[in-house]
Amino acid sequence: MKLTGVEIRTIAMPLVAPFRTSFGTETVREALILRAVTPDGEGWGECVAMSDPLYSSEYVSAAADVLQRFLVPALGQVEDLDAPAVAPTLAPFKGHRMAKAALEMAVLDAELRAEGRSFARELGAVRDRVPCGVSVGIMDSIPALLDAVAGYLDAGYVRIKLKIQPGWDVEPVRAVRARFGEDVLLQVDANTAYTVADARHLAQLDPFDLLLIEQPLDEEDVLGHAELARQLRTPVCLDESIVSARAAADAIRLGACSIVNVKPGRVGGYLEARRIHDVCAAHGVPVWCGGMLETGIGRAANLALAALPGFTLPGDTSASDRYYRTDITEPFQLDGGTLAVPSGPGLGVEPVPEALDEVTTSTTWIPL
Ligand code: OSB
Ligand code: MG
Repeated sequence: MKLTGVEIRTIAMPLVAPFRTSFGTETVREALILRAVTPDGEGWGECVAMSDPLYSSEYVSAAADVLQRFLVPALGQVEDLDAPAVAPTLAPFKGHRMAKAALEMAVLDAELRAEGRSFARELGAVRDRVPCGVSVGIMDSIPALLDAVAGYLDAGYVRIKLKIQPGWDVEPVRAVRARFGEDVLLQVDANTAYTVADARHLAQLDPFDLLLIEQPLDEEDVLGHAELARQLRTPVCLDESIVSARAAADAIRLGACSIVNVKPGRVGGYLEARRIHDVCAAHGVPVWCGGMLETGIGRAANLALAALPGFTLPGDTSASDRYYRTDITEPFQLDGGTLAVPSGPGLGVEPVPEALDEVTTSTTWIPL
């Protein structure tokens, strides 16, 4: 297939509640929604870069810029385009994995819709529903945190992830365990807020039987994670550090993690995300599907990925209403702690035109 053009929309969606992490507080989710147009139909992609370069170096307006100036024009040169050709074609451009992932996703969606095949089938899903966890932001007080966790457990979420940072770590975990008991699947995510010198402090989390501690140290500090992993009983899981299947293989080999969070945007797309799944499965390393506060577009694809056999831990694939009052697709709704994996052609969902228009702040059409 050959691309006719790509539409890039910037959207701004108010979150139902502020989401605070060790790197900042989000109240509005800004993102890019891509529409790849081909003679055989169109496909949708979502770029998970955030407004500011705080989670990683990418950010929304830089992603829009690199897509417009370099990535989309490069794909426009390819006469016989399919999804596996996207990453090799874009490889000369360094970095910008989230922007590349969005474009590959839109091409893959176009291809699969045209062929009547789903993301789930294409990626190798083995389940039609996936159990869901929820990521709970840093709160102003322990009582506020306990209220939030109670609400999510009542809604049916099967696993709780607490965002932590220095000053908000051992006490919130202790309080959640004390209130909700030992049986709740519980984990924490530091988003790089510590250094290896904090090892003894973080070891105070050991008695609470956490599933894992996610990305305690700097993105580039793989050896630090290996050192820390030797000092903790809590398993170390990497998020920010795992930017490719090679990075996953290296981290596992170095003993830097025993669990991996897979986010397709962070690694350059769903095809690389599947390779990470495969590398981890070959090493017996459990993986789970992370989230980036996606709209229904990104969520649909994440659910397909989370249905692969190696995804043995609940992911951050929460229901639409955990994030947004109104999603841009039909909302994903929790049922018995699980979400359904879409089975229709491509993503199996589409933006509702009025809902998408409502949140669009700018639109650029790149003809090819
Ligand atoms: O580190 O997993 C993270 C959200 C934005 C950026 C980074 C992270 C997160 C989350 C929430 O933890 C995941 C979600 O519910 O989509
Ligand atoms: Mg994380």
